Amino acid sequence: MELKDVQYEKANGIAKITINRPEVYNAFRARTIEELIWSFRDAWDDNRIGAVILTGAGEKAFCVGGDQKEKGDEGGYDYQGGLGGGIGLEVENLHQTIRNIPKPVIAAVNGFAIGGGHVLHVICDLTIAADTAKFGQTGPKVGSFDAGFGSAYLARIVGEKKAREIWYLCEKYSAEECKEMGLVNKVVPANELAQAAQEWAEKIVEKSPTAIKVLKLSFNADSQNIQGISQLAMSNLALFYNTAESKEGKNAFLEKRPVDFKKFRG
Ligand code: S0N
Repeated sequence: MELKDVQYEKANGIAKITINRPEVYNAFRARTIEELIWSFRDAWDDNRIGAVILTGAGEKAFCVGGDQKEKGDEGGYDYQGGLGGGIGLEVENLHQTIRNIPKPVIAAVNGFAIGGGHVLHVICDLTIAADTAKFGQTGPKVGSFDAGFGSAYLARIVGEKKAREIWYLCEKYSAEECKEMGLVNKVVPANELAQAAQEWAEKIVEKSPTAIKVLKLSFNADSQNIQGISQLAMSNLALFYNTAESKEGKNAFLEKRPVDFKKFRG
C-alpha cells in the first residue's frame, strides 16, 4: 500500500508507526485509518516483529482524533472507499487491530492526545509520554463520543469516577497527572521519548514471543465484552453525526466560536 498519512518502519524486531499529518495535529481521516490498519496488519503478519511503537509526527501532537475538516454535510466523515463504516471511518476496525495484534503496542505520546487520538493511546498496551504531552476527551464539546473502548475500557484503567470526569468535563491532563491515574506507564523529557519507547520495545523483543502473545490475549479476553459495547456505540455515533446537535459541535469548532448546545435541551 502506498503510505501518505503514516510512516512505517521496521528494524531489529520493532515496527514503528507514525501518524504523519502534523499540519492538523495528526488528526486522522479515512485514509489515515486505512494506512494505520495496513501497517498494524503488516507488523502482525511479520514473525520477525515482536513489538510495535505508535507515535505522532512533530512536537505538537500524538493525535487529536477525527479530522473535523473532513466531516461532510451529512455529519459523518467523507469517505467512499474501503470496507465502509457507519461513521465513514474504520475506527472500530483499527481499535480491534491494535487490541488483537498478538504483540505489545507502545504508545509514545509526544504531544496532544485528544478525542479519538486519546482513545488510541488508551487501547495501546503501554503508554510512555513526553513531559509536555496533554491528554483528554473532547467528544461532548464537539458533538461526538466514543462510548465503547474509549469510555468502558478507560474506566477499567482509571476507575469509574475519573473516567466519567474525563468525559463529562472535557478537561486536559498533564502526563504526570495521567501517570498518577495509571493511564500512563512512564513520563520522560520530550527529547528522550523516542529512545525510551525504543528501549522498552527492545526489552519486550528479548522475551518469549509465545509467552507475551498469550499474556496479551489473556488481558484482552477479560475485557473483550467491551467490543459489543463498541459496536453499539459506533452505530449510535453514525446516527448522531447526522443530527443538528452534533453538527453544531463540529461547526463551532471549525468556525472557532463558542458552541451552543442549549437549544437542544427540552
Ligand atoms: C488539540 C487542541 C486541544 C489544541 O488546541 P490549541 O493548542 O489551542 O490549537 P488549535 O488552534 O485549536 O489547533 C491547532 C490547529 O490544529 C487544527 N486541529 C486541531 N484538532 C483538529 C481536528 N480534530 N481536526 C482538524 N483540525 C484540527 C486546528 O483547526 C488548528 O488549525 P487551524 O489554525 O489551521 O485552524 C484543540 O485543537 C482541540 O481540542 N481539537 C479538537 C479535537 C477534537 O475535537 N477531536 C475530535 C474529538 N472526538 C471525540 O472526542 C470523540 C470521538 C471519537 O473518539 C471518535 C471515535 C470514532 C471516530 C472518530 C472519532 C473522533 O475523534 O471524531
